[in-house]
Parts: sequence; structure tokens; C-alpha cells
Amino acid sequence: MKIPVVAKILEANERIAAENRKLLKKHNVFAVNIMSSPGAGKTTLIESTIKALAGRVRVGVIEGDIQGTADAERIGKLEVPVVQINTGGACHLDANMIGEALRGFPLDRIDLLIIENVGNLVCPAEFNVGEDAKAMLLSITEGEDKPLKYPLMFQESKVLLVNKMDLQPYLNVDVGKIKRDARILNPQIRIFEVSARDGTGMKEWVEWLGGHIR
Ligand SMILES: Nc1nc2c(ncn2[C@@H]2O[C@H](COP(=O)(O)OP(=O)(O)O)[C@@H](O)[C@H]2O)c(=O)[nH]1
Ligand SMILES: [Mg+2]
Repeated sequence: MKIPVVAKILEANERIAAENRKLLKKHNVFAVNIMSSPGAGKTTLIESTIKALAGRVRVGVIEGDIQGTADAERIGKLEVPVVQINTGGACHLDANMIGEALRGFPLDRIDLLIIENVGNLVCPAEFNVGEDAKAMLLSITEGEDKPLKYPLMFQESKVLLVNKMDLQPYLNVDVGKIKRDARILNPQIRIFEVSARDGTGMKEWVEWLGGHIR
């Protein structure tokens, strides 16, 4: 009777995700769950986003990693509230981990919560954590075949950030195919071509976020 056990775990996750969502709504916080492979540029994008929103939107961050606090330390330098979750081996964040991180988080002092999920193109997409939107990054260095090989994350995300566009002159990658295949998987997906490093496309992404702040 293994299948009922799995169903119960996912049901429990959904229940806790709903509680997280209720808590965030009560405090008027919009939450975005950022997912990608390791190294696609999540932390760099979060740093650029915080800088772009400074003085307009108060941001808080939850960092998810298997171990260590390197990303939280990077975010902490920008003087925004940050909590690090260490999953201790798990390849994704779940609602219970986010629920724990939200305990004591200064939700009354933020408008936007950015959650950096564990670097992985598969598992994070399977777990709702109470976010309002999932957004994924795909670095163009990963190649144009990724949407069709890893469809779930593209299907679950409201936004696709095609990152590291500054490297396009050095790569033989078909960005048009990435966008076409992502739209086949998810016709509603919003796509932004960005460089978290040099700021290309950040304005459009930040405007999208700004439009969702409660
Ligand atoms: N050229 C370039 N490098 C980037 C960009 N975004 C991130 N990187 C680099 O990619 C590496 C991984 O970035 P990081 O933000 O730590 O990725 P994460 O593992 O997804 O959080 C770092 O060396 C970043 O400087 C970008 O837009 N362009
Ligand atoms: Mg990171």
C-alpha cells in the first residue's frame, strides 16, 4: 500500500501550503518561488531584483540549500531580512520548511517574499510551498533542449527568465526554440530575456513583480 502513503504526503504538503498562503495574505505579502538548475543565476537575479526595487518595495528572502549559508550571506549584505533553510539532502523545499522559516519572519515589514529554491530542474516544481507564483530561470548555457526534457517546471511556472543573455555572442544556442517550446508546454507563461549580471531585461521583470505587489 505504498501509493496511499505518497498521496498523504502530498496532501499534507498542500494543507500546509494553504496555511502559509493564508499567513502571507494576512500580512499582504506577495510570494514568488524561484526555481532553476544549480548555477543558472537565482541568487544573482535576487540580488539585482532587490537593488532594482530598493526604496519602492520592501523585500524579504528565504534561501533554500542542501547545506551552508553562502547565499543567505550574499543576500544579508543587502540588508534585507533573510532566513536560510538547509534541507540536509532533500532536493527541494516543501511547505513545512517554508512554514518553519516564516515563524518569526518580519512579515509586517515586507511587501515581497522571494524564495530561492534548491538548485534542481525537477523536484522543486512538484511542491507548492504557499507561494503566489513560481518563476523559473533557465540559463542559455544550459541549451535549448531543456524545456522538452524537463517539462514540469515550465508547466508550473508563471514566469520564465531566460538568463545570461550577455553570453549569447559566445554560444551556439537557439533562444527562439527555448521560448517556442516553453510556450507549447505552457501557453500562458510570461518570458523575459534577462542578464542578471548586466541588467538586460531586468526592468520588464521588475515591472511584472511590481504589478503583483498587494
Ligand atoms: N555571464 C553571466 N553570468 C551570470 C549571470 N547570472 C549569474 N551569473 C553567474 O553564474 C554563476 C552562478 O550564479 P548564482 O546566482 O550563484 O546561481 P544560482 O546557483 O542559481 O543561485 C555565478 O558565477 C554568477 O556570477 C548572467 O546573467 N550572466
Ligand atoms: Mg543560489
